Amino acid sequence: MEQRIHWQKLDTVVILGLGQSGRSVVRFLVGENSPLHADCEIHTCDSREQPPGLDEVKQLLGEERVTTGGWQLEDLLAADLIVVSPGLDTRDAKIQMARDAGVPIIGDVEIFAQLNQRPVVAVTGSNGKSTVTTLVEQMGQYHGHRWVAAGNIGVAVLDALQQDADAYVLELSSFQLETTRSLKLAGAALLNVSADHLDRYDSEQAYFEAKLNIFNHAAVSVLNRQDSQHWPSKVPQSLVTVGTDESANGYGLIKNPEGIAITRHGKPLASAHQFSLAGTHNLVNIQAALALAETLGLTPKQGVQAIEQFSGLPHRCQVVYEANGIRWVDDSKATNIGATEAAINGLRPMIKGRLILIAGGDGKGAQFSQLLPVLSRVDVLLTIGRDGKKIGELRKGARYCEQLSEAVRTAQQIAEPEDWVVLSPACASLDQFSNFVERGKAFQQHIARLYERSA
Ligand code: UMA
Ligand code: ADP
Repeated sequence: MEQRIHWQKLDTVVILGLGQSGRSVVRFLVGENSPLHADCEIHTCDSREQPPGLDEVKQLLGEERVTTGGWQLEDLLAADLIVVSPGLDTRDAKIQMARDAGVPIIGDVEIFAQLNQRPVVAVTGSNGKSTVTTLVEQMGQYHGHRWVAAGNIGVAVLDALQQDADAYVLELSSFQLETTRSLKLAGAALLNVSADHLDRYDSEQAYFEAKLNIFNHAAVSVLNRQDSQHWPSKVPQSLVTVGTDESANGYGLIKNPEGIAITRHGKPLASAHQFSLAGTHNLVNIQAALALAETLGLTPKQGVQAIEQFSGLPHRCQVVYEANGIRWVDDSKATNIGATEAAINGLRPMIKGRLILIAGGDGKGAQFSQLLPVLSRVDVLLTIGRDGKKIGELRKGARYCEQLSEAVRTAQQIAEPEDWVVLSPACASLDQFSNFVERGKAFQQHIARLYERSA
């Protein structure tokens, strides 16, 4: 339910979580643009004994305002407002009791929404968010506009709010959208929905419904025709659709003698070969980015001009090594089944030899059987990590390697010219690495070491 916060009337604010978002909220609320009155008390809590930003927050608020190792119900009930970090499960019993007692519970994005005055577009979906967010930001910047990307892409929205910007491009996760109600958007895109984060939601439906909050106040909504089962029940009036099929409306794809082209209102706009982003899924990402940039005033032609310069983000279907006719692809960002499906389907047509897949890690409660159809397009399956054995059970002959280093070594022994080795884990990395970037870098280092040794 939407709640306008009367900032000057708040006497006690509790911030839960001292990660990047929590710390940005503290900085914002004690900073010179704080909407709070000078005597408002700010308390912070984190469930961990040693959260990452402890020292910074103690310095800003004083030791007595910082609680680690959890939180007390009475502190939550005494608050006029609770700001909860996206990584925290709002099903927590004490948070629920505070909510039931009428304490507003919001996230950093909701604070941004209530105080921001500049134009904003936003992207959500299970996969492709960072790619689309970066594409839109780069389109604006290429044409001289200060468009600033923030949100789940790694820049807390309240830090971005303090920067000079002509417009914001927000990547929003379901966790952030769960606690966001009043965000006004020039354009909002839901790219796709596939099962993810089932350790945080009671059902796939609950995960999907959190994402729909993006459309609460969107002037233009961007939706995927191939994912129409995940459209809002009331189809938005100002709708732009994207997809892999031909379409007289919105954006689409056609096959012509020169290859695949992106269309707008049925007319060719750009050829796939103008872009270095590989895979059909990226052509849909480009369409969504063009549609969002249009809502901020950029023409589709201007958008295409900028995307031609974009070579993609690291750890997303990136060819990182080529030796002895074997290609190595780092798709460490594939932290769910949908992303791995897109990687296999997108890369398979380009591979003359065999596709050797390395998958596994922390499955976040996913049903791996959903991987079965796409695994039939894989020639060799090597698995790693906590849930690697479960994935291996789906395919005869799969080898469990436990560690990524061992999987890379095994892949090199098996691989022959024209084969591709693809790390696309369908799992989060947290069982063995601190994040997907570390996992991707480790993959690249293992490959480099192997080839140096055998050179
Ligand atoms: N945590 C605790 N106890 C606490 C608070 C947090 O154990 O009291 C744990 C969480 O369970 C989580 C970790 O600490 O494992 C980080 O949680 P957080 O809410 O403090 O996260 P932030 O550091 O604020 O980072 C968040 C986003 N992370 C999450 O939502 C988990 C970042 O997205 C985002 O860039 C940042 O805010 C700025 O907006 C990262 C992410 O992994 C990329 N997102 C998930 C994803 O993409 O799958 C949703
Ligand atoms: P997100 O920010 O949503 O995690 P990214 O752009 O970082 O999305 O890409 C994450 C993973 O999903 C990568 O493995 C990438 O290859 C894959 N991917 C990118 N776009 C799509 C899409 N439209 N559909 C399915 N998978 C995609």
